[in-house]
Amino acid sequence: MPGDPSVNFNLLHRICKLVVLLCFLHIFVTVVFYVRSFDFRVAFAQNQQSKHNAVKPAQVRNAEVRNTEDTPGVDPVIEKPKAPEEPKAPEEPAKKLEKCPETSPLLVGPLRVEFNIPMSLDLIKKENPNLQQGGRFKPKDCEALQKVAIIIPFRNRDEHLKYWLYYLHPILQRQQLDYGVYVINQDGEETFNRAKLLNVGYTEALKEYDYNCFIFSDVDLIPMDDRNTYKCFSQPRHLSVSMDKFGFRLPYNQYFGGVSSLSKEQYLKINGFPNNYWGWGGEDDDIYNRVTSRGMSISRPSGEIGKCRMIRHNRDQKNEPNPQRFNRIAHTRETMHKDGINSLSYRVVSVEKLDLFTKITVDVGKP
Ligand code: UDH
Ligand code: NGS
Repeated sequence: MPGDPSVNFNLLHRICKLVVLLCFLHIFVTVVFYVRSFDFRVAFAQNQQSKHNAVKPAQVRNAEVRNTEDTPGVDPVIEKPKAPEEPKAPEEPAKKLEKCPETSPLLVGPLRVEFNIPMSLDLIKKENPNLQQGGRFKPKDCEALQKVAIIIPFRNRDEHLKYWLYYLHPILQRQQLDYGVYVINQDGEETFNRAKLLNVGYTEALKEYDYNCFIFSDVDLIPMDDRNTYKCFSQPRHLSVSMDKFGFRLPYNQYFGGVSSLSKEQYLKINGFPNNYWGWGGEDDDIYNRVTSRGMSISRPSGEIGKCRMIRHNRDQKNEPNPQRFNRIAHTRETMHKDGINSLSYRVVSVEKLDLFTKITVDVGKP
């Protein structure tokens, strides 16, 4: 009955009971959620700890250190605090490295090059701790754009080779190349054959790794600017365009000697290099003829970037000027299809995997 105090009291009593029940329900739900989130935090913390304790491969550890250090041109990676996520039991596989940039951020530009400082293989070894046996290297924190084999024709030039290794290894590493150095040593005392040794270097390097670019370099030539990248381009490249001994200019427009680069495809297109230039001169002109007769052109860096220094020396024994060279370069077009990588024959005497380079001694025969 309206206005009856016992009815009002009953209603109030029921409302109070409902409120108390709702309070209990609320407390219960809160406690359940709290306990569950506590369990989850413990599990997450344990998972993080075990991840940190796991031994990571050196490459990954170094990449992490490098990313957070002051590498020029590379922004430090700022880690955001991670929101708790479902714990993942198995360790994730190492992430694939990103490709290196087209221009390395590690380059410094012009370099001082001199040949009067005392040099030793031990010093060069100490200064290049990241080299692998046989003079191999690849960048740790990115995937190199090219796999480059550097081929050096060689005989009795140990002093020059030390300077080459001393200057070139740091440059090539700054250029972020995946590279290997192959010194192709002509065995015996017969007349020297530079181009045939280069063909041997191409063949032997490919037995070891899937190189797609080849640099052919004299042992006595040192670049004076690390922006002169030892890699391959859309056309065969001449790298030693501005040598000190020629007053820092090309001696003639068709000059292709000293240091050059050809991709595997470009090299095969010209059937490699001639095998029958014994003694000094003309083989580089023959290679130039091969390149242009196959419809390719020569690419070059600017005179400034292409500056290089040659170690002065006397003419080598058994490398006298080849009297047949003029006749041979006059007939490159007719001979190149049968004289080259398709007719190469030689005998490997030894392969030495040294700390700073791979030395392959070969018997290339005689004229
Ligand atoms: N090479 C050797 N040993 C030799 C001959 C040549 O290692 O006995 C290699 C070496 O890598 C050298 C390259 O082949 O850099 C080319 O040698 P080259 O003699 O054709 O060319 P280079 O310009 O000398 O070194 C040319 C003769 C210089 C005479 C100088 C007189 N002042
Ligand atoms: C040319 C040679 C090239 C040689 C160049 C530079 O005359 O093989 O000189 O030589 N060509 C012929 O002889 C046909 S250098 O001054 O570096 O010894 O590379």
